[in-house]
Amino acid sequence: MVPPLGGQGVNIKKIRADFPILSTEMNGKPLIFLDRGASSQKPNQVIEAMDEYYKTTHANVHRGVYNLSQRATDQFEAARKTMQRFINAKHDHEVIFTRGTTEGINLVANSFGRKYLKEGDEVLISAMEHHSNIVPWQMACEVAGANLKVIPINDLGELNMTAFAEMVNEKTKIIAVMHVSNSLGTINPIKEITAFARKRGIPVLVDGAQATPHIKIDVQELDADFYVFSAHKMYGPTGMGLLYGKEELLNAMPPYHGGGEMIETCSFEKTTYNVLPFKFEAGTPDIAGAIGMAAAVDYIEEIGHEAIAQHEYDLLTYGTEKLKAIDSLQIIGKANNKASVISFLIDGAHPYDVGAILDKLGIAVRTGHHCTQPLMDLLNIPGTVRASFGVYNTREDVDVLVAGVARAARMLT
Ligand code: C6P
Repeated sequence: MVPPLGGQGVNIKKIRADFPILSTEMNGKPLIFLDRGASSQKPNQVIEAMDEYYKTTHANVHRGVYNLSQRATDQFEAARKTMQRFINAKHDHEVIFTRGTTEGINLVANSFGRKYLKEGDEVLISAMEHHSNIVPWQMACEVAGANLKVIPINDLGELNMTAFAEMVNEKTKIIAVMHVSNSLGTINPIKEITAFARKRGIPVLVDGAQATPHIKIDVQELDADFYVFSAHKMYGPTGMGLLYGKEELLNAMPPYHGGGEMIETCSFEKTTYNVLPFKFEAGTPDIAGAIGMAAAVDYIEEIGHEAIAQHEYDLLTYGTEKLKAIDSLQIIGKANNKASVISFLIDGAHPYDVGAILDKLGIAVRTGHHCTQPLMDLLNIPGTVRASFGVYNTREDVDVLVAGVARAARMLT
C-alpha cells in the first residue's frame, strides 16, 4: 500500500458533528456506517445548501427573464464552475451534469458508440468493472457488431498491465476502466493507461465513482478523455453526477437524449443542436442536485484532499491489520495501491449471514457481489462482506467492526 503524501490530519470531532445521521441509533446500537462505497452520508453543509436553494431561489434555469430564474441559473452555473475547478477541466462546458456514474457511462457508450463503433471493432474494459461499466458497452457492441474485450487481473486484484498492452490493437476503439475498484479497493494506474492509449489515438473513459471521495482528480493531468462520477458517494445528493469529456470529443458526438434545452432550433422537419454542455443536458436538470454536489465539493476542499486521504489510509491499514488477526478471515483484494475499501470473507460463512449479524450490532456494511458479478464469478466466490470508510469514520468504528466480525465468525463457523 502506498501512503498518501502530506496531510494535516482531520478534525474528526467536528466532522462527525457535521453528519446528523451519525448520532442516531440502529437496532438499539449507535450507528456505525461503513458503506460509503454504496453511498456516503451527507453533512449539514450539503443538506442546508439544497434546503436554502428550495426555500429562497428555486425556479427553472436558462428559461425565465424574471429575476428569480436568473438567480437559480446563476447558482446552477456557479455549481458547474465549482465542478470544473474540482476536476481541473479546461473548460466549464466540458462539465455535463448527469444523474450519476451510470448515466454518464450510458451517455458515452450510446453516443460515442453510435458514431465510432463499427462491426469487428473492440471495446476494452477490465475484469473488475462495475456492471455500469460493462452493460452499456455490451449494449453498444451489440448494436454495432463490435466485441467486448476484458483486461485480466492478477492474484492481488491489480490489472494485468502486460496483458493490457498486448490486447490493445488497431481494432480497439475505446478503453473504459474504473479508477478505484468498489469491490477490491484497487487504485488503477490510469495515467499509465491513458499514456499508452494516447500514443495509439484511443480514447479512455474512466469510471471515477469510487475515486472522487478519496483522490484529488485532475482530468488534464490524468489525460482522461471521459471521466464520470456520482455526487452521492462523495457526500453529495443522490441522482446527481458528472460527465467530463474533452471538448473536441463531446463536440463530435451526437446527443444522447432529445428534448428541451438541447436544441438550437427545432421544427417538424429538422432540429439543430445546442452547444456544449447543453447538447447533452436535455430537460429540466436537477438544479438542487447540482448545488448540493458543489456544496459537497466545498466540504471536501475545506477539509483537504490530502488530509482525507491520510485519514482514510490510516483506517484502511488499521482495519486491515485488525481484521487479518481473525483466523477464519480472508481479505479479498490485496493491491499494493488501495483505497479505503476492505472486502473479506469468513471461511464457511455466507457474506449475507455475516452482514445480518453486523446489522444487529448497528454496523452497516455491504454484502454481496457489489454489482461486480463477473468479478465474483472469476474469483469463484458468491460475494464479499465490504467495509468502506469515509472521512467521518474512526478507529473506534473499526474496533466495533472487528469485534462484530469476530463474533459473527464464532457464531457461524
Ligand atoms: N457502486 C457500490 O456499493 P451510480 O449508481 O450510478 O451512482 O454508480 C454506479 C457505480 C459505477 N461504478 C462504480 C465503480 C461504482 O462503485 C458504482 C456504484 C455501489 O459499490 C452501488 S452498486
